[in-house]
Amino acid sequence: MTRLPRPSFALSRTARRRGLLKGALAGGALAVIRARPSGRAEADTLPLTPASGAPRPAYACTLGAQQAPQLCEYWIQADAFQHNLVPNGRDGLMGMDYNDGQTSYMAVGYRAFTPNWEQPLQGSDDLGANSGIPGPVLRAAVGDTLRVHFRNNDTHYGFPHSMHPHGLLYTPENDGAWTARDPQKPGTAVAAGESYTYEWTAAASSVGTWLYHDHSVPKSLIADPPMAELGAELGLFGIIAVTDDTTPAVDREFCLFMHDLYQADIPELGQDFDCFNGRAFLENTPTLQVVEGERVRFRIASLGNEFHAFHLHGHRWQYNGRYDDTLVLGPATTVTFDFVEDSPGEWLYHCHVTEHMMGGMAGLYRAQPAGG
Ligand SMILES: [Cu+2]
Repeated sequence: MTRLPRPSFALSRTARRRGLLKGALAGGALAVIRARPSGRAEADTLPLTPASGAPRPAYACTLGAQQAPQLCEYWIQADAFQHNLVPNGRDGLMGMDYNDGQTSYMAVGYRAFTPNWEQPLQGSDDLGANSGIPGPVLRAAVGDTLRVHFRNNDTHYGFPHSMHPHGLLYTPENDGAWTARDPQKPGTAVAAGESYTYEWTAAASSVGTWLYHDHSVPKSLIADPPMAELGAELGLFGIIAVTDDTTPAVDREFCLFMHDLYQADIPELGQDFDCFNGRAFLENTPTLQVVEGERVRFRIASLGNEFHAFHLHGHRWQYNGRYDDTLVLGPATTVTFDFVEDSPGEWLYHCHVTEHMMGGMAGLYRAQPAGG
């Protein structure tokens, strides 16, 4: 990433990557998202049980499209919090150690709440961990409308933030993208302490995996000039999953978000990092667990300045009419692919851009033998 004048991208990136750091240890791994079979979640499993005909909370708008279109209501807040990219303090791939001071910074992330942002929702198969990075998975079936009540609770930086969706159908007032030529456009610069409600519809052409992210006023943590979408680099992004009644059911669904953090943008960090779901290095990034014979789906999104090459060892899947084991993602692109687990063992998944793999974009995939 860059301050003006803009240097050669590859050069700036490489220059910043050098000088890798060493430190101590900590612990922790992220939970795995497990998909339900196709079909909407039961209302009695929800922390919120709306009256019949009333808007339903996020959990009601889940895989499959067996019911009539719904209004799916979300209460989402941008929260600032201390975040450690490497809680176990270890790069298990390269064999290097880190201390918390090198890998921690003040993040901003989206979290889903009960109505009126009263309390954060617990993580779930549908939402994901709901711990802030990435934000909750927003799910819809074709025809559903997502009504997203967004509140900016960025008490640390005090920046304006927004929510900008990809892949859905919406009006300009629901776009969430700030520009200097129209700074008063609604919903594009939601000030700290304020809120805005967006409405987005899942069209037939919305089926698949998309992302949402902060698209508000350019800012800098260091000096002018500001950079676009610093909020997203700090952690304000998430995945949108849209299904229709032809979307196959799966046993496991893994939602992974690839993003990069640059010391030049976030000076609290000891170096640049490359993350899956806001964590770097093996057993900090999600450890994915499946059983042989299970139907597995990956939904992967990317955002930032880098092109990534997602690779899963030991596996192949159909994608765009051929088999692949590595897929390229550019900024704000996504891939969705399914396969039946046929290769028991412990495997790596990682970005195959060498520098990104070294910067933390790697994780473990464990496939247990059937009956084992
Ligand atoms: Cu990469």
